[in-house]
Amino acid sequence: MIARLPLALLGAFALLLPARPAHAQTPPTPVAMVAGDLRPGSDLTGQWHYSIDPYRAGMRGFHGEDANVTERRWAEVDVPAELRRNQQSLFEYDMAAAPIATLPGGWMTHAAEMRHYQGLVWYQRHFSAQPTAGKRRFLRFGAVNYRARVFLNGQFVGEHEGGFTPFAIEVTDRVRAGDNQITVAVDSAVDASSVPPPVTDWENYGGITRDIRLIETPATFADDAWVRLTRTGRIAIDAKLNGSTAANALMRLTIPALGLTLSGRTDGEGRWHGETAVPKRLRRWSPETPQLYDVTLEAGDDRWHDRIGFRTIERRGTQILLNGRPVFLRGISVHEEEFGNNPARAITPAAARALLAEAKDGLHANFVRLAHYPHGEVTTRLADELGLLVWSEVPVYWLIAWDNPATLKTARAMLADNIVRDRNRASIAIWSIANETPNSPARNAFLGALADDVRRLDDTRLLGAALLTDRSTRDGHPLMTINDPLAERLDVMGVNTYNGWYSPDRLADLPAIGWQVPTDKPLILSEFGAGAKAGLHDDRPAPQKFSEEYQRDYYRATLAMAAKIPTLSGLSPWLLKDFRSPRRQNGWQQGYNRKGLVSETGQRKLAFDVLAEFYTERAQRDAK
Ligand code: GCB
Repeated sequence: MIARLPLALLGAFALLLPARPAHAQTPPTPVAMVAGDLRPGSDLTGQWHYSIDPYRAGMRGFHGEDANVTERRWAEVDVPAELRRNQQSLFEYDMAAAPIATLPGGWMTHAAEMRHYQGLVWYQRHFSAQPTAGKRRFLRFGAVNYRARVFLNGQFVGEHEGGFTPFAIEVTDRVRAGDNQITVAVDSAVDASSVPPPVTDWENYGGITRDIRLIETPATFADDAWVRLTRTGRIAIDAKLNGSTAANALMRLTIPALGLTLSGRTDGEGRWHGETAVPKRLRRWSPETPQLYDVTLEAGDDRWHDRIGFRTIERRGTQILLNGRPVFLRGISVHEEEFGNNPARAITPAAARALLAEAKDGLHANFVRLAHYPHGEVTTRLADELGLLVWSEVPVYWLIAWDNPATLKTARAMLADNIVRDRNRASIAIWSIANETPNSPARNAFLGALADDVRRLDDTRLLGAALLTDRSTRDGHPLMTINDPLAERLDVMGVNTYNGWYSPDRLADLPAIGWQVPTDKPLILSEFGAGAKAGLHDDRPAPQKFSEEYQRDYYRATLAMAAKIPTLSGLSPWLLKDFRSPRRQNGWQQGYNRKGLVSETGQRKLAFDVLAEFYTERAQRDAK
């Protein structure tokens, strides 16, 4: 195609474009920007132009060469003006004339024809800035699914892989006073080497699904700060400065409501560790008293701020202890998908509150499994505020490319980013590293590396995974066993069980199912569930699957089975709300996994009350 353009015209374009292809430039080192969502900055969500690019022509030419000038959506070209200036010009795109969508949110609801689109979409908008001299600037994205390449004023500035963790890109010298053009290439395509891989049981929401902000910081700023109650009962901080004056810098941590001040100096690498005894007046965080404190860290010109709760969580034998006392996790699993007829993974604070309030107030839960990937900060902050313990996980799900070093690198980066982002959330109790992954040497090595990472990054929480079980027969009854070497590495074993749904067992037989599991650590039924279409009723003694009555009876029978597992420490049934899943296509499902206790629009099913009553009684018993 490039050969067909007159040379004179190419010369004119060359003046407009950087000498090297913009996306080949080396991006600056990424930063952590912990609690970046609370830093002052400008909101860049709202209206963006979008343009599909199924052949990725804006990235590469069709012989693999650099993208043709006619295709470079990221370039800073005023297409209509160019056309006016030279009627021989040719562009295969015009971002300014492209349709408009409101971000954040998955693109499937932008337009009917976007519903099943997977691939590359270009987003672009303009914003006005007034950069302050001496300060640094970062573009921070809460999440882009699955791969993002970011361009500012026609220059490539950075990229990120992974749909559920935040990233910040330094653009200090790239932001102009006045008008700026930001372009994001979002590619939702996943393959066998991705985390998660293409085959899952949820919707792959391509798009910019969380906040987009331009953040200004001092030249040296607190990039990471982890403030917590240690296992030995002290308040500790680990902080890291980023910038030219990071070494040997004075830092001061204050928690005014506790009268606490702690000062120290960073080492040569800008790191500081400080700790002190717990002030007597500290009120520990728990689901019953979700006390949070304003915490400030001062370092030079920077003021880092967060709201943090303090508590301990540990395992003693088969028990989970919260602040030294046994706790039974009355949970529910939740996908990151808002209530409504046409969800788009647009989790506003109100949308998150609607979901978590249904768990906390509706079900009397004290625990949520945030499946199957890191949920947004909006949700984990709200869990802190409402008092819900959290199982947080990375999408190491089903069939991962265990032998692929690049996949391991991706999973490790995701896990580390998730932990570093959320280490300050008191609600997070369990870091889970895998869901239903078959035992093999390659898988064990892969998950062993993730387990080591969790231990290295956070010694104040529990390590978990949802394991597969084997089924045999003993004394004429089914026997479920865990034969997975990963169990030895964990603090908490999760198992997902669907007897009576995916197995032909009669519901009446479920309570007699035996469980033979390691007896030295807690077990959580991290999933169990049955599909039901809200409003479908069947009053016969043996109701049909997908009726509300079947789901209700399934819950009763499974809870009776669970009551016989001595090491059981918690439940997170599958799940709160019906959610989009393209693999579910029968007449009751129509693109939704119907195992919700409430429908996608919030209609409660009969099983909701079964679990709510069970949890209410359990909470009353545990309070005594
Ligand atoms: C599972 C998976 C979950 C599915 C669920 C189901 O075991 O972990 O992602 O959605 O079963 O509904 O089959």
